[in-house]
Amino acid sequence: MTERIGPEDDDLLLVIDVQNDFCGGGALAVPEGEAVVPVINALAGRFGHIVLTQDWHPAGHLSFASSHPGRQPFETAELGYGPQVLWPDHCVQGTQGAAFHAELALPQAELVLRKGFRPAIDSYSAFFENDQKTPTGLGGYLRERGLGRVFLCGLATDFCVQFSALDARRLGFETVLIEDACRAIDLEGSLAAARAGMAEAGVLTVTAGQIG
Ligand code: VGL
Ligand code: ZN
Repeated sequence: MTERIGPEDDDLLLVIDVQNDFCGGGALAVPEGEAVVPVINALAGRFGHIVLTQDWHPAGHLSFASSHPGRQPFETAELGYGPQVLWPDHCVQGTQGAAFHAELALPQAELVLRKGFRPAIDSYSAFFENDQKTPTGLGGYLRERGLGRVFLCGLATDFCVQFSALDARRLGFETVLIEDACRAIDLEGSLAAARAGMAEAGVLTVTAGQIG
């Protein structure tokens, strides 16, 4: 599809987790994760509103494999709220790994939303934690600010970006995924599943070149 799309004055660019630990050399490096940085920097000038999310875990977080003796990263555990992938320790509050990529240049961002800070619940989505009921407050923020469509980019396509997109749809926002401004972890087919799930939920997928 080559149609051009937005952005309108009340559209939001939601930048998910562009943090050192998800980039080359990081604790949970997403293949080519840092490649999203120049794409997002270039897109940002076209949006009137930008919100960043920051994965922000306390040491010993329950999503870390290291908190489950005998378990390895990328295995799945059953937690109180359902299945949870166990990750290498990453994005620990206040560490360099949790900092935004140094070349991400978005000083105009209006809000930095931290998530995943509750020791026993992970939060992939920018809107709800992984129990699917604890809100982060972002839905209310967007409503109160009168922001309409949500354009998503960042890391990782098949985890935090996907969960954010599905929740944005669940809350009734028009939702657009900027595919080449995202990169995926792709655990056992998770990228294909994410693409299918987002399409089914009515998430529109575009490329950065279609915006503006
Ligand atoms: C993420 C796994 C664990 C992400 C965050 O940003 O996609 N993935 N924490
Ligand atoms: Zn995390």
